[in-house]
Amino acid sequence: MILLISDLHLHEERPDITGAFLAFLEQHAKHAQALYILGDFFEVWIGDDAITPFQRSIAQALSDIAGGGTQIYLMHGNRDFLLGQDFCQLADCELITDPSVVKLAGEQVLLMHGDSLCTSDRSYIRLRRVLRNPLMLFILRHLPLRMRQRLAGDLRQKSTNSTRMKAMDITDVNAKAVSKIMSQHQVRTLIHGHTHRPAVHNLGNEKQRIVLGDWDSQGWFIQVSRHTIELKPLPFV
Ligand code: LP5
Repeated sequence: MILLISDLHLHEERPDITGAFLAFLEQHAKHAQALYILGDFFEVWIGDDAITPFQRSIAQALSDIAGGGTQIYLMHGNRDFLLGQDFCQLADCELITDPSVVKLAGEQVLLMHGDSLCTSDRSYIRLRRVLRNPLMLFILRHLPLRMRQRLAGDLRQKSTNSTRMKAMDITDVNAKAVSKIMSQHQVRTLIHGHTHRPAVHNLGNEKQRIVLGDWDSQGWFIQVSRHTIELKPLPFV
C-alpha cells in the first residue's frame, strides 16, 4: 500500500491537525510501503536554519516511521518551498521534484503540488516565477532570519487579501495547463493538491485528475493498492 497526502499546513497553533497527522502515521502510514507528501506540509517554512521545536518533533515522527520501513517522499508547496536537505535528513525523507512521475497501481502517475497549474491566476504565477528563481532562492536563504520572518508575514497578509478578491475559477487549475502537462509526461492520471478542492475528475479518454484536499476540519489521503487509487476522507476524532 502507498499513501499520498497534501496541504496539512502543520502549525503549532493547530494541535487538532497535528494530532490527526500523528494518528494517521500510527494507524495508516506506519503500515505503508511509501508515503508521498505533495507540498504545503507546513503552514510556512522560512528556512532549515529556523527550525522550531514543533517542526523538529514532526521530523522525528516521520523519521520514526521511516525507521520502521516506510519510504517518505516530500514535494515542495507554495508555502514551504524553502524546505531543504537539513529537514530531510532529520525526517529521513527524500525531497522529490515538482512534477514527478511515479508508478502507482501499475501505471505511470504524475504527481504535482498543483500551484503551477493555476495559470489563470496571473499575479500568483508572476510571484511564483520571482520567488522560485534560483538567484532569488539563494538570496532568500541568506537573508537574516528576522527579515525572512517579516517578509513571510507580509507576503501571507498580501496573499490572504488578494486571494479573497479572486474568482473561484481563477484560483483553480487551468484545464489547458492540465492537458498540456499530462500530454508532455504521457500519463493518464494526475494527482495534485493546493486548490483545497478534493475530487476525482474524469477527463475522458480514460484520463483522470485526482485532487487531494487540505487538512482543516478533516483530513484527506489517497490510498494506492495493487490495482486501485482511492481518494478518502479522514475524519478527525
Ligand atoms: O497559500 P495560499 O493557498 O493561501 O495562496 C496561494 C498564493 N499565495 C502564495 C503566498 C503564500 O501564501 C505565502 C508564502 C510564504 C512563504 C514563506 C517563505 C518565503 C520567505 C520570504 C518571503 C519573501 O503562494 C496566492 C494564490 C492562491 O494560492 C491560489 O492559487 O492566489 O497568490 C497570491 O495571492 C499572490 C498575489 O496574487 C500577489 C501578491 C503580490 C505580493 C507582492 C510581494 C512581493 C514580495 C517579493 C519578495 C521577494
